[in-house]
Amino acid sequence: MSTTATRPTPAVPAPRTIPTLHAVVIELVSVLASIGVGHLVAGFVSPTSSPFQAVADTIVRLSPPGLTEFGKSLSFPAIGLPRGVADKVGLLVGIGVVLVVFAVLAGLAARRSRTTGRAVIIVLGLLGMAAVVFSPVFGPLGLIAPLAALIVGTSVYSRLYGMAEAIESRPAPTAPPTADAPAGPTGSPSGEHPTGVTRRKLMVNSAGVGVLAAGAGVGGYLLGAGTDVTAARAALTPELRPAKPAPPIPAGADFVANGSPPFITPNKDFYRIDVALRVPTVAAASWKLKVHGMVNRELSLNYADLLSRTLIEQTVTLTCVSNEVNGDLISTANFVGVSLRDLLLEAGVQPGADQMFSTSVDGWTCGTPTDVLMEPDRGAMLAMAMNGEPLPLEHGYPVRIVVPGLYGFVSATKWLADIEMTTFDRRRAYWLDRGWAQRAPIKTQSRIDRPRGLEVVPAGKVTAAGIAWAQHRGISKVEVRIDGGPWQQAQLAADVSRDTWRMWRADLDVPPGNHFIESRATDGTGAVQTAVPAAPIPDGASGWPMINFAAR
Ligand SMILES: Nc1nc2c(c(=O)[nH]1)N[C@H]1C(S)=C(S)[C@@H](COP(=O)(O)O)O[C@H]1N2
Ligand SMILES: [Mo]
Repeated sequence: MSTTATRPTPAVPAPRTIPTLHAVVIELVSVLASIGVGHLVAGFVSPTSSPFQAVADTIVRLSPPGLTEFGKSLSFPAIGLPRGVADKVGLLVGIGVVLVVFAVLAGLAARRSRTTGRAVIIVLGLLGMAAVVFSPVFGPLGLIAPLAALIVGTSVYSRLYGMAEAIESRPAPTAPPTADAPAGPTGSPSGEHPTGVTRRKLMVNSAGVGVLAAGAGVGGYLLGAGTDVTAARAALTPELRPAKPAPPIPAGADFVANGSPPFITPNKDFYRIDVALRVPTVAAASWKLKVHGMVNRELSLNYADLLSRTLIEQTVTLTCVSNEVNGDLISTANFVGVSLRDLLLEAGVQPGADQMFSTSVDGWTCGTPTDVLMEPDRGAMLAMAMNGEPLPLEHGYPVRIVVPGLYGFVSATKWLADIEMTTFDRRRAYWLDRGWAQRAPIKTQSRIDRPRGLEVVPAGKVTAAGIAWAQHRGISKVEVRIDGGPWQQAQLAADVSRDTWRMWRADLDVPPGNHFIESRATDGTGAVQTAVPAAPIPDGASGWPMINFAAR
């Protein structure tokens, strides 16, 4: 009888595995370290080269129109997330959740195989790098942050995984624990392996890396958030006093008491729409603008050059093409800046250059028809101040474009970096590429602010109120009707400018019951707001607003 027959053969060792908890924690912490370091390094080098940021930006760029419109419609004022911010926060949180789920799955797969876990980190790192490289604002220095992220992610992973393996390679306990010699939970008296690695040590190290990674991420965020421009920005206020101030807003330009918005929108309430997940921060002192392309003389301008020109002030109502009927993507401000037409005249626009193609520092692009910009009375401007202060960061500091009468997506480039005179055939701007129109004058529209939808009001005299707009044509009349009855002319508030909205109100006789009211505006050319409903895409929503309410 042979004794060797019963002995387990040592030729095929049992596969070495590490516990689920260890594998998942290691994967999560490594991914976090990679992202945190990428973000921190980018904060020093160039905030747009953060792999996390670049992936998020890429998702925004590749999103189908339906999704971006849904995003713009989101707002959660209760938790401080207005429209234009809620979508961005939602996206970043969503990416975070997807990453965590992904890392947990990868961690589960990595219990048996170190390679799988590492491969996932490398793949994520390469995705981040690709997002940076294919971003519209990529420069060679942009490679530093994603490389750092990749290196740190994989080395953290290797180190921690090595520790986890060392724990598992500990010899099995030889004797059952006794009362005299109590054993640690893993058998050996101190829970210590000859190499000195313990579970505790692994967990402490992982937690430490996690905390450092989170700190790095926050550090990168703060570096990128441009805390340094705020002081310099405030110091510019006195420099931005206009030589030609806008006429003061007359008393009686709004019907706030009846529920209209105030005539001038405070900066903090001004609607915000853009594709910038991180608000670009460019110091005015280092701001530069090139005007080039189909021009006779290229211009190169800095902020001081703009300040040395005549500063004009204009009251203008901006509107987003995504504004739904009765929507709130419309606001009014006093803008101070310089004439864009004068600049283009200096550059000498060549015949045939039918498009001004402008680019922001973060690579968003905008195509504006040259003929509109060159209209002597259009008032196209490079704006630097808004309601008595330098442009807020979210509204395009240090310099943006404002063109009265055109929707924002074809005119209002924030964080302006470059102007190229070209043709519509040659360059396609951001939203044109996504199915929106090439030319987009603002449509004649009205909005009902009171009564509110589904409001219950006392029966009898009810004062309806709202706004109407047809920038650069002006508003000459607003009519309202109740329950589809005859149109009744509303009272218009004091006229400020054809480039702004105009408030209206109307006293209605309302018997008890359920009702609906509608409104329609007539613009300065006599054109009446169309009843034909249209979705915002491609060139702006249309149709009469309608409000259902009840009187008791
Ligand atoms: N750089 C940049 N500028 C931009 C955009 C953008 O996404 N990026 N969005 C445009 C659109 S669609 C609108 S409606 C206006 C909104 O300007 P506001 O946020 O100051 O109201 O900015 C325009 N300028
Ligand atoms: Mo917009």
